[in-house]
Amino acid sequence: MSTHVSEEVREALHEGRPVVALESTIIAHGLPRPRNLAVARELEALVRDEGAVPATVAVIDGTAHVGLDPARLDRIAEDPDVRKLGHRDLAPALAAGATGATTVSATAWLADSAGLRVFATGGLGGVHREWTRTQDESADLRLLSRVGITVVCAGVKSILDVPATLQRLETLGVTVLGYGTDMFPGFYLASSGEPVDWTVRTPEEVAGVMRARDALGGPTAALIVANPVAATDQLDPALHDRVLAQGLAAAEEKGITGQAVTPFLLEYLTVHTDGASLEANLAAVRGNVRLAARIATARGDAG
Ligand code: PSU
Ligand code: MN
Repeated sequence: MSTHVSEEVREALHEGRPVVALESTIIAHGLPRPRNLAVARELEALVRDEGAVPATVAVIDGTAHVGLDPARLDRIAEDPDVRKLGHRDLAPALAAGATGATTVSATAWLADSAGLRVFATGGLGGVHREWTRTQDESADLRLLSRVGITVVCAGVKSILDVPATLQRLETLGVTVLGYGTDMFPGFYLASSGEPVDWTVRTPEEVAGVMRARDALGGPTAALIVANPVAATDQLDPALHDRVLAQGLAAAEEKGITGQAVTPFLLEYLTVHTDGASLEANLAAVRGNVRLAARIATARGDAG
């Protein structure tokens, strides 16, 4: 296929060593500059500290990359013209020679196609509040019903309609495991207030679920490992609820729609919580990346 898999990632896959896919939209569109570049590097270092190989995914000048060299990672973080690419945007981006960061949907697709099994992000996209009017549901959900990758996340972004998103995941046949919790995490918050049906407590248990799924065969769908931010790192829930309500009203008033909604709300929260939401977001992402590396390691060379 036309995807460029970096030599380091290719060798690791060939030798059965653990590899973790990382998405790039969080870097290009989810975090403020210049902190985003430091975070991109830090996340890769976290994966290495756990003995696994990081594979950040992005499209650069019309080529899809799984595993970025330092210059390409810099470009994704620093170039203001980097687009946001969902799965459906990949073909036109490749054909046009465009450069773009990949969302969960595009990253999961490219990583799965390259043979990676574990992927870490912050919070998944999902069903937006006001869905009955706007029909805004992230393409992340449908795509995750079609690839067998394991995604470690802090639930779905709390800007969304969380109960509706959980219902969609059930309809789509996407398995959800709470990691060390029987509640679905709330992205900036340790709990969304919604329960999960299954709880696991160790990377080995997650690897066991992955093996059982492989043995079962049947329709392919993602496995979501929902890993809450530590209670000590979460955003103050009262502040969260207040600023989020203001942000949703501001998005409505400004007529923000489509791909711009999620970055707008993330930035609104960062600004209006004096950076506290950003710290909670980063704490969640770091925890997810570390756990993803441990899961990839616990799988051994299961292939
Ligand atoms: N997690 C974060 N920050 C982000 C995202 C995830 O902590 O910015 C990105 C992911 O790339 C996800 C996207 O796929 O937000 C969802 O965007 P949308 O709602 O437009 O589908
Ligand atoms: Mn959307």
